[in-house]
Amino acid sequence: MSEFFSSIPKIQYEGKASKNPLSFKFYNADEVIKAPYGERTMKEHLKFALSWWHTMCGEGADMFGRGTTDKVWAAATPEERSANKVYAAFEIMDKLGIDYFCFHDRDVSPDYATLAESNEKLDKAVAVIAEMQAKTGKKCLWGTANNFSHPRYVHGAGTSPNVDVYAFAAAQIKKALEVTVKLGGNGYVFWGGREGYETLLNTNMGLELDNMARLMQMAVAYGRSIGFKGDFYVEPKPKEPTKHQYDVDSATVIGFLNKYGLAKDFKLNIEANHATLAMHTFQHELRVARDNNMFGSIDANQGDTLLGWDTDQFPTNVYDTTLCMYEVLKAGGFTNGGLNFDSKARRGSFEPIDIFHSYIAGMDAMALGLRIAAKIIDDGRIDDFTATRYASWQTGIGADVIAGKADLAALEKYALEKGEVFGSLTSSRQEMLEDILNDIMFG
Ligand code: XLS
Ligand code: NI
Ligand code: NI
Repeated sequence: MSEFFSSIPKIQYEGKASKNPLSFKFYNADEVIKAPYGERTMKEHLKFALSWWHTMCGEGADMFGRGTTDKVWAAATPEERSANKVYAAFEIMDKLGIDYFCFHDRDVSPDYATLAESNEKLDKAVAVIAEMQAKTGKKCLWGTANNFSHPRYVHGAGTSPNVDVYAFAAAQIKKALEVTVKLGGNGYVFWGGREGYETLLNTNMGLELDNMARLMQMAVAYGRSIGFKGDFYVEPKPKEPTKHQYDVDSATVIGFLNKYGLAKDFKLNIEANHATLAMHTFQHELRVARDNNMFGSIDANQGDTLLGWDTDQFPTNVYDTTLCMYEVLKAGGFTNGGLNFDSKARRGSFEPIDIFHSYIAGMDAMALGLRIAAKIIDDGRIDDFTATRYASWQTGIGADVIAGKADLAALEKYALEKGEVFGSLTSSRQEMLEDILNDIMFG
């Protein structure tokens, strides 16, 4: 098999003094970083993954123009293209030192005339991946089914008004689960691409949500029956492609999972750009997941505050990557999950070398975020401030509320005796804390 990127060397850590754009300035795979849960190398903390759809398939098309980058991988037939994607993906992972990958069924092998033929061709492509995994030790972070691109899913898949479409989606999920297990995947994702609605005038929302839950319950039952031991994830997103997607944000999804008895098998896969589309910060979505013991995995990317859609840019905003990694460290780090770059180079960045520049930028920004997050925790000023802010809950009436020993009458008695309390409150010191953060980052 020939090399696809012969001019690209293995990317090395050269440190922040280096001016070589094809080197890591901050990501030093084997360097040990201390976290609240112990020491791990940067590679173990970050668990980077390549996204098959953006990197191996995405050609840079947008609403107004076709692709700008060649992702044919020098193939003459669709089958050859699927195989060449595997070789190219493993070359990229090897050169960047990335250990994991994520895929949709149709990224690995496209739709053919029938489901049976699609399955058969998918098996062939998966065999090539398995062979390359055996040679290299690269791992599958998670798999999923593309239940949104084909026209049959125009009205949804698991939430389709039509049971024939639902059955088709179920069949794809069954196969995608088998393939994920075959590749040793530690996760299986449900991202609700078209699971939502355009207008309630034609929508039975209650039935759609019940049916979606039924499909997830079937997926859990089948997955466990074929030996899938990893986590199922829901990836929240409020809109795009549908106007209203059911999996709006972390809090909404957690409510859904609890309602339908799915919480013990599912965690969340949080994507930065989806958080901002939901009018939350990335950190907020991670915090909600962590506080509910639902933190699972991350789709690392970033949006553009001036644009209202999922731009899926490689993450380079270090404030965001820092606060993201702070949440990851506080959540106890990744178990089955990792950092999947659900990110693509801009349409104008169409040369093959841009794949490497964009991954390097994303990996360095996440690595810098990890380094600073560990420093924030070590420094302690921010955590101590927050702990002190809540000190009144540790003794007296505060401790009684937490222990469930206080009722409204007891609180009323306390308030009557206490008199006006505003005078005893202290400032929230936001600006001081923001300055401390800058001091930790740049001081
Ligand atoms: C799209 C989603 C998608 C999922 C996987 O916005 O991010 O790429 O991650 O289906
Ligand atoms: Ni995603
Ligand atoms: Ni997305």
